[in-house]
Amino acid sequence: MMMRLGLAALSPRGGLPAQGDGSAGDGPADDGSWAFAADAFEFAGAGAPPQDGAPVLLAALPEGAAAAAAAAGPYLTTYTSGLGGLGVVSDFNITIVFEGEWTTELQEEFILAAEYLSSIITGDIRNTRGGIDDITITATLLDIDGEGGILGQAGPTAIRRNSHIPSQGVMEFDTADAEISDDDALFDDIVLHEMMHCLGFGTTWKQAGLTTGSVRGDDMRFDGLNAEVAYMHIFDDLYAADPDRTDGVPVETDGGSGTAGGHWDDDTFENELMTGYIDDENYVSAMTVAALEDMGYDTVFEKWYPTIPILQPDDLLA
Ligand SMILES: [Ca+2]
Ligand SMILES: [Ca+2]
Ligand SMILES: [Ca+2]
Ligand SMILES: [Ca+2]
Ligand SMILES: [Zn+2]
Repeated sequence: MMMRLGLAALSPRGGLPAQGDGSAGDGPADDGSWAFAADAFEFAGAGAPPQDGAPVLLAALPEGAAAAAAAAGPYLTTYTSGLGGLGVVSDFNITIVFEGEWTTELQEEFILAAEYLSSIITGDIRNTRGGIDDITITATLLDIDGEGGILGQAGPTAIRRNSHIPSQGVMEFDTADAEISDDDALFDDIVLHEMMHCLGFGTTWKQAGLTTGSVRGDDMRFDGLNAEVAYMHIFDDLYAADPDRTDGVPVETDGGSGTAGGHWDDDTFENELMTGYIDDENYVSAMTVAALEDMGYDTVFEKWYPTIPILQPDDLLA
C-alpha cells in the first residue's frame, strides 16, 4: 500500500547557530538549540508531492565547498547501508538515492547515519512487493529559501500496511543551511535525526497505536514496552520524579504541529537526539533504540539489559 504522509519540515528556532554574535534572532535560541519546528506531518498536505526543487548547481554552493567537491570527485547517486561500509554488516539495509547536486562531504553524513542505523537495527524487514529491502530514502539538496528559515523536510512516504514500518521516505535539505550546519558539525546529527523520522520515529507512532494522551491535552506519552523499560532504567531519576510515569515516556507537546507529538520531550530529555530541538551536542539514548524496537524493528536493545551502553554514530568512525 502506498500511503503518503505529510512531511516533517525542520527549521531553526531563531535562526542558524553561531553565524553572528549570538544575539536574539541572529543565532540559535538562548539555550543553543534548534527547533525542528513545523515538523508538521501535514506540512505537505495529504497527497501533495514532495517539493520538486530544481537541482542545485555546484556553482551555487559556497566557493570552498564547490572546490572541495570537485577535488573529491563525483558524488554518489545511490548508497546502501549494511553491506560492509564503515565495517557495518547488517540485515537491515537503507538505500539512499541522491538527487540533485551533492558534495561528497555532505553525502558522508548520510552514509554515516545509514550505517549507524544498520548497526543498531539488525533484523531484516520483509521486502515490499516492489522489492524494497528494507527502505529507500530519496535525499535531495535543493535551494529552498536560502540561509535560515526552512532547513529541510523529511518523513516516510510509503508505509507497510500491517507492520506500519516505512518502505520509502524523503529527506530534503536547503543547500545553504546544509553547508552551514556541516561547517558547524551539526549536519550529521540533523541527518540522523531526520533519517529516524523516515524510519517512522514520531511519524508513525499514532497509527501504530504507540502513544497515549494528546498534544492538546498537554500530556502525550509513548507507551511501547521497551521504551518504557529504558525510561525507567536509564533515566531513573526523571522516571522517579514523574508522577505520570506509568503512562509512558513523555513526548514533546510544545513547538506546534510537527514538533509536538513526534519527539521526546525536550524539557525532560534535553540533548537526546530525538528531542524536537537540536543542541550543540546530541547523543542517542538506548530509549530511542528501544522505541525503534517497539515500532517493530529488530534492534540491539534488549529489555533485560537496558543499561548496556549504546553505540554512538562517531564510534563508527573511530
Ligand atoms: Ca535487508
Ligand atoms: Ca528485507
Ligand atoms: Ca533555509
Ligand atoms: Ca534537545
Ligand atoms: Zn524531528
